Amino acid sequence: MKIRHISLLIAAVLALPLLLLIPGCKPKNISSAVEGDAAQKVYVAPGKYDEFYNIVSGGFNGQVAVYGIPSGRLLRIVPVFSQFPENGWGYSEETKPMLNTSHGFVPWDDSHHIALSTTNGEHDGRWAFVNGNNTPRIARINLKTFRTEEIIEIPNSSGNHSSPFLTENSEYAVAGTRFSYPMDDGDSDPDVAINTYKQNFKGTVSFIGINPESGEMKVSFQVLLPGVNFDLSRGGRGPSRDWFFFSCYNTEQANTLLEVNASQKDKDFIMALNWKKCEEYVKAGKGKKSKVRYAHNVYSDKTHTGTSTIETETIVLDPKELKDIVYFMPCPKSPHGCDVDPSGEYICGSGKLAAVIPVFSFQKIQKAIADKNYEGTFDDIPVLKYDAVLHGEVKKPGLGPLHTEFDGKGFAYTSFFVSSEIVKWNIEKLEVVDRVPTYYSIGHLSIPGGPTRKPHGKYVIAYNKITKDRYLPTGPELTQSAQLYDISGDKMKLLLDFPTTGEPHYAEAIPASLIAPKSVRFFKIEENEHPYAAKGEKEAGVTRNGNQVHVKMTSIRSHFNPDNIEGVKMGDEVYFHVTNLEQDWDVPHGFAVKGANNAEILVMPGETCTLKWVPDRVGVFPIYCTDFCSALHQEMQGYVRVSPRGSSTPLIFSMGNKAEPTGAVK
Ligand code: K7E
Ligand code: CUA
Repeated sequence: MKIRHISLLIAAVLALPLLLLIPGCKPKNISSAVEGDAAQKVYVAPGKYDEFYNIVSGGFNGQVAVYGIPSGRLLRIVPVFSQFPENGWGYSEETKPMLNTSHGFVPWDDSHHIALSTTNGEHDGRWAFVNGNNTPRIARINLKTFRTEEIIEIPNSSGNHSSPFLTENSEYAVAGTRFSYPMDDGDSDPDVAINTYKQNFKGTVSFIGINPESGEMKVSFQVLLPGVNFDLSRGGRGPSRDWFFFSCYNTEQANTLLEVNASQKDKDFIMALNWKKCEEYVKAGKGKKSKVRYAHNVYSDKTHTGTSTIETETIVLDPKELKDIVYFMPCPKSPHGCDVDPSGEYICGSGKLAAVIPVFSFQKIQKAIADKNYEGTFDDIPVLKYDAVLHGEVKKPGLGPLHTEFDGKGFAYTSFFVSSEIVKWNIEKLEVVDRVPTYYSIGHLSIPGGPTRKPHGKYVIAYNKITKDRYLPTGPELTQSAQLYDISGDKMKLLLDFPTTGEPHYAEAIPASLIAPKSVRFFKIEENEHPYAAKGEKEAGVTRNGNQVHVKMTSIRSHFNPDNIEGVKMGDEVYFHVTNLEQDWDVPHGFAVKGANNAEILVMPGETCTLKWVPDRVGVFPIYCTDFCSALHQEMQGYVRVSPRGSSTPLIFSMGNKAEPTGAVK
């Protein structure tokens, strides 16, 4: 693996775009890559807990998955942007609004990056943020419940990739548009020829304010930028905490065949943006109002219901007028990752097509700005001189660098897609000290706490793009794969392969001790403010309102109340509002009805969920619990009778052995 790099590097410079097509070279010593004590290091005995929660983006499944580290055990899939029939997310009436956007209901997205909330740059275990890359959105997951609590759409954006990275105290989640495009807000005409990219296409980055108490988000301001692709970003910390850094590619401003046309220049940019200054300008009224439409969806654990609001305005700052908020730094070549070390002094660019890793110095950036040490401008924005801002370059590190994480001991770990390896290097001295193969073609990598001021270290986890031959074959489609390496010593050691759902991009791991003690076990029934909650069996009932039939139903081991319902007619919409009366941990009840065109609902103790059902035929339909909740789970069932339109069957409901149906007829 070592010698081959040099000749490949030369080839790389000559045939850069093509090179990215080559899947990683396959290391020869696979069988010897795992050492004898690896199994012991990842073995978490039955009944024991993992040391870390690993929160992993799901890529094209649009969700977030939670694994234990070091075992690699899958603990949970948290539905976020995609409907999830397993628990009814996006199917229940309460959660449908969470997937609303200005385009209407969008039940899927592409989630790439996790950001765990920090206080003073350290993990605080409160929230996980994740981006939707397709229809630009950011979601916030509450780590007490592992539920998606909020989704905000990002207006004036098109492909929300460099997102949702956080400022040091989680003041903002930051989102850069991947695709520049002609602005389509109220004052713009987006109907332009695609080949007018250079004149008409724009980029933006958005600062999404986070309420420090509730976590609730709002679009605080946006910055209008030249039309390039914004790829990744990181907030500064410590001395650089007021700044944010974004990698930019396609500074060629190509609109077609980007694999060639956006690989022309030797250097693209990392953009340095002073968000504190932006805040001051916003306060001073220097922003312009932009008329937009974007959805803001919030879920309440009190009403157990999401609400969607369409917002209509943002504030946009223009660096052509506000000269001291944005600077470009040349960065070789088509940078992907843009990562800030724990001290906040060093910013690493990972040029996919570059033969070096450039490391920029925050102090030097500040000096170059103060000295106006520019090599020119790009669309009126100053471009700082490369040599003036460079701390140095890591020479011949590998091929196709993508992302860098840090261990807090002065070392950086960079993933190399093409040469399929993780390379460890010394940040001060810029010397490679170790490299290990990955199987194969690593994308992101993650060290617990790696993007914080105080990394927890111990492991690095590789998220690989190619899995071929690592697991039993399952037809054309293979599982995705992560790999766990021990980084506690000088040399990295492969410990474990574990399969993952979706296609993970970024992930963050956090000590279990920061989350587990706060985990919610059930919802208190007396605090349930759902309008159709039945807080006891006496509150259960059925009412008709026009063609809507509302069933207030309770579930408790092992029956529903009511469990017999008659008087539903063709043309009715039936809403089953199921309240789980249990007040204990780990006793969900499910609810399903034959022929419903949606999914089940899985109702947690103390919660109310609603399944809508529009019967399509006359008959008697079973309803039943889908979660094996007791020895008499199979008995947890009932029937709904559907009569023809206009029939005189009265609306009645009953439960158990009551002789007379009790009921409300309207
Ligand atoms: Cu997969 Cu962060 Cu979208 Cu790199 S990105 S790999
Ligand atoms: Cu309730 Cu099974």
